[in-house]
Amino acid sequence: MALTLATAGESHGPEILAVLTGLPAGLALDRAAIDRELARRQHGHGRGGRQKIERDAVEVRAGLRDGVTLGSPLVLAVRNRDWANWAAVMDPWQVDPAKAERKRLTAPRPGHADLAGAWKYGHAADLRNVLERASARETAARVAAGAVCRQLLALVGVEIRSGVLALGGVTLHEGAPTFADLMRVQEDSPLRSLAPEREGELVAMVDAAKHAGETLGGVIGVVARGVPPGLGSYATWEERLDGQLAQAAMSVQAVKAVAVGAGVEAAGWPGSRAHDPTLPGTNGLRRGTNHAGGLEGGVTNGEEIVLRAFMKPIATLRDPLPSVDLTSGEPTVAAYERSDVTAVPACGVILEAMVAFVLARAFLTKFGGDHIQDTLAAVAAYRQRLGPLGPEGFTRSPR
Ligand code: EPS
Repeated sequence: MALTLATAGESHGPEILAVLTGLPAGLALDRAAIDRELARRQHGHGRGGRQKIERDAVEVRAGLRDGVTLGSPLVLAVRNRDWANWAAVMDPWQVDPAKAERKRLTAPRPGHADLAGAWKYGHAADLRNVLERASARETAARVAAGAVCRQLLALVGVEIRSGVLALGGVTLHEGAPTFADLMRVQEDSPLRSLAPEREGELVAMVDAAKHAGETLGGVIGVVARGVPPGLGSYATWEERLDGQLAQAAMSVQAVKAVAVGAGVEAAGWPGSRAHDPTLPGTNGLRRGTNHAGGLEGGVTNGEEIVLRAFMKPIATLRDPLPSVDLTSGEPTVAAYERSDVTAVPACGVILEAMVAFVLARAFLTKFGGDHIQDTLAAVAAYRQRLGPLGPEGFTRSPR
């Protein structure tokens, strides 16, 4: 069965959960590596007060013994330390009416899921029922699951990186990045940008935005290298991997556009510039350029997978936009409790996790295997079948 990922949990409930089904047995997992990803997601100048409360760490509820997958559903949990402050408001059986009344939200934030969610699910009397799940807190579970997928993909040499290409309208890198470009990102820098030397200026910009009650969006580049050719398929529209990657990236809260490879720019180029010449390489074929971003016909071609995601500014504003109280119908301003000024650096970490999941799903769809050794044997057989006319990077053994 194909790899599946479900997440569950409310932002201020006890924990956020991820359920991964379809992982092969025999995959040894590194807990510290999962926790490192969770810490990367929490990092970044401009995060809100919540990240001072949380110390995200993975716990395993099912599917793992002695650090090795069993082939059964893997259930991961990330506890919400903030739940201690919300237990009475979030109680699944009996909410304390006095506390709930004080925490009730009825003025939807323009740009958030509040209003559409209220209409859709009948939550107008308390928008908390929408925002608890719409919140990007949910992405802690995606990052934990993505960290597992990365460990699977690392066995065949796949590496995934991200970095901030633009923040608050300031461009730090023109066009689509390469993996080598993303190596410039200093993981512990305040903004994980491709221009570490400009981060002082960016930090001041974030601080000024905070002072003004504003929030900032940006552009993130994500690149995967070492991806085997032939993942995804042109045979049916759902299997086209560029579509799946775009959907996964667009599912990340506040992402409003995605480009693959030269993407938007290529729409204005002549064909002779937009496409990537195929050339003989040493021990395999190589491409002169990678404007396709590693995907042709919705299938990986052995080149780097290159995505850019465009994130809008966070919708929760300290100086809120006009809204309407959904209980009285009176004009008011949108609700505000606390917010991040920007979560663009964190968004990159989440996008890496989503790319890892989509690639791992396509990888297991192609190579299968109930035990990881079966999977790796199928990869080796495929590598042999492609032989010296496969892509240069793949016909060599994994890094
Ligand atoms: C987030 C936790 C949230 C927000 C943010 C992301 O914490 P709280 O709602 O308790 O302040 O900081 O959520 C949003 C940006 C949003 O729009 O909901 C997290 O852990 O990533």
